[in-house]
Amino acid sequence: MNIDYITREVEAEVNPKRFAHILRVEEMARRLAVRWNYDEERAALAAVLHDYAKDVSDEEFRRRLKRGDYPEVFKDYGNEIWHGWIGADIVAEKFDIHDEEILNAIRRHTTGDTTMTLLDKIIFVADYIEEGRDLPEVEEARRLAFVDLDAAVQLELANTINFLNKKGARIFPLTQEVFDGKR
Ligand code: DGI
Ligand code: FE
Ligand code: FE
Repeated sequence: MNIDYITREVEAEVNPKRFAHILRVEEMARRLAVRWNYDEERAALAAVLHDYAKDVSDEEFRRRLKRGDYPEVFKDYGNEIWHGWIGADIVAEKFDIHDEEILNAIRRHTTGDTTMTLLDKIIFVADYIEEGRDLPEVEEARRLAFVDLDAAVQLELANTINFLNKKGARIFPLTQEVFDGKR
């Protein structure tokens, strides 16, 4: 199964705007992989797959939650948390991909995690700084990503928590834990 085939399957699964975002994340993930000496093709694969489950129905996610393979706390959140953590398992089934490094990067791409591999960081940051995101605070993360990748992860976490607080959205416990651990 090659990346071109997978990209076409992703295109068929997500809405056109989402697909355009995914291609921009792929482009950024490739650039970060080159900069930080990670396998460019593996970074591209994880990027192409990271939001595969974004348009999966809440009903389908709830079905999977009911089977009990996930922590109880997942039930209190929605698509924003599910599309990565449960999405990775959907990707595994759909594409028969069982490479945990790729799957973990998908799982962790929204929340981060208390330990993150180089690939996790590349996908986490690429998702945030891809060229289509024009938030003013992204500029600094974009610069940092090529100078100090860990600092870019930290800035992204701080900005995300700030954004969620302003919105009054509940912060996922893991996201808070990751942020507190890195302060
Ligand atoms: O899927 P994307 O839109 O490309 O980006 P993403 O997966 O990084 O984030 C998806 C959404 O999840 C975004 O609107 C912010 C939100 N989010 C991130 N962390 C948390 C969160 N939402 C809640 N409720 N709690 C979190 O901790
Ligand atoms: Fe996402
Ligand atoms: Fe994304």
